[in-house]
Amino acid sequence: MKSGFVTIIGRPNVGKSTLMNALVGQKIAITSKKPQTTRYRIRAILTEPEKGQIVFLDTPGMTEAKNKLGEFMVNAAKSALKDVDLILWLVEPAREDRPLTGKNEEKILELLKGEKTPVILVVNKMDMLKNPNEVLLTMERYKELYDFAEIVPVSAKTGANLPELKDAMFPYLPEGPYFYEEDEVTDQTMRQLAAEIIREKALHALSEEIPHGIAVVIQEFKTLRDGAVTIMADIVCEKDSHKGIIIGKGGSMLKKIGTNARYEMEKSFETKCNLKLFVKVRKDWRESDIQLKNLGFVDEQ
Ligand SMILES: Nc1nc2c(ncn2[C@@H]2O[C@H](COP(=O)(O)OP(=O)(O)OP(=O)(O)O)[C@@H](O)[C@H]2O)c(=O)[nH]1
Ligand SMILES: [Mg+2]
Repeated sequence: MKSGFVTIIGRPNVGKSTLMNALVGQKIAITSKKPQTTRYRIRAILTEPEKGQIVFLDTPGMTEAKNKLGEFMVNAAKSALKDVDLILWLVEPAREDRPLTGKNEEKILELLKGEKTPVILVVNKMDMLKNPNEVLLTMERYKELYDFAEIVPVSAKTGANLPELKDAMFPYLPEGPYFYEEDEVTDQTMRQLAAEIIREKALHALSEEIPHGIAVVIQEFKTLRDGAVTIMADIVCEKDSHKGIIIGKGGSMLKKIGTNARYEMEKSFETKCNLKLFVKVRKDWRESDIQLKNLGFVDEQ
């Protein structure tokens, strides 16, 4: 059996988390229209009978760090390139309104230049092209930039070409025993999943800079005798002025985030959830080493 680790990298918002979820067939990592959604490495496990097991590492989007949280995120992405069997570099096809490569792509190229690990270029969001053949241009251009093991165009959204991508990955994985049980899909705990679901709903509901300055801390996670769970969580923001916006008029915004989060938790945990949210301010926490540590942003290695 084949068994190995595959890191997914790319600039923010190219669809890394969406792709990982689609490949394992389950929502593991949160996603959003806003860049810099993923903040730490997240594992998802795909076990294909007769073929083997792939442990995917989803990473924060590679971009220039603007604060200490950003530095943590870039480091998490960079270190996920080490000790893996295969790298998937996710890019978007060139379109009229978007050049093929920018600073973030150059940064990734720079990182890959020192790598011996095979790299598959995955051109995502094929569904956004008016004519699917346009993807050939992107493939040709990237071919000139790096010696890719394979180049595979896909759509994580529609699922187009994902079976082909899976087939392209297995040959690069070593033979060996599985790292996880066959029914395991992630290494995240229920507490982590709950915190991420709340953050995702906050990302979807809030605009501008506010959601980027949010962190979620689970204060209590209790399973009751009947199997239902009670969760108390803090939504941490970085400014007093943000607190009021997150709570909303008469508590309406917080209620919206809470209702959407509870709905998804109940689906994901397959049990009734009681969710209580509080909003706290930790002044400019994204710039503070101590606050970052307190909020759980601790390097794994
Ligand atoms: N049309 C289209 N949209 C996609 C596709 N894949 C992802 N998206 C959308 O792109 C946006 C970003 O997706 P994410 O999966 O959160 O992107 P990401 O690369 O993980 O982003 P970061 O975590 O911020 O680095 C979301 O709105 C997705 O729905 C695709 O194949 N086609
Ligand atoms: Mg992501």
